[in-house]
Amino acid sequence: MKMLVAIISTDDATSVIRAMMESGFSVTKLATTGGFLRSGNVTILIGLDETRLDDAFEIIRKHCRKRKQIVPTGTEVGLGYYPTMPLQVDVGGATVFVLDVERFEKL
Ligand code: 2BA
Repeated sequence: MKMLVAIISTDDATSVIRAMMESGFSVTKLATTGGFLRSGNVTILIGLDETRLDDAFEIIRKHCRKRKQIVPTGTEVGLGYYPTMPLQVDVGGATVFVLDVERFEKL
C-alpha cells in the first residue's frame, strides 16, 4: 500500500477530490499553507494500492492547471523577504509525494 500526498491549489481541490471519489479513492483533505507565498493551498491524503497510482496521477494531471500568479510589492514571501518589484511565480499543478505505508488498519 502507498500513501499519496498531493499539495494542490485551492482552486483545483473541489474538482480533483470529486474525480477521486468518483474513481473509488478515499480522500482526506487538509487545509494547508505554502511557506513561500503564505497563502492557502490544499493537501490531499490518499491511501491506495500501488496498482492504482497511475489512475490517481492521471486525475491530478487532468484537474490541476499550472498558472502564473503575481505577488504584489510589499507582500512578505519566504523568510521575511519583501519583493521591491511585483514577482511572477508559477502556481498550480501539483506537488506529489508517494510514501510506503508500513501498516494500515481501521480499528
Ligand atoms: P509555496 O511554498 O507557497 O510556493 C508556491 C510557489 O511559489 C511554488 O509552487 C513555486 O512556484 C514558487 N516558489 C516557492 N519557493 C520559491 C522561492 N524560494 N523562490 C521563487 N519562487 C518560489 P510549487 O513549487 O508548485 O509549490 C506549491 C506548494 O507546494 C508550495 O507552496 C508548498 O506548499 C508545497 N511544496 C512544494 N514543494 C514542496 C516540498 N519539497 N516539500 C513540501 N512542500 C512543498
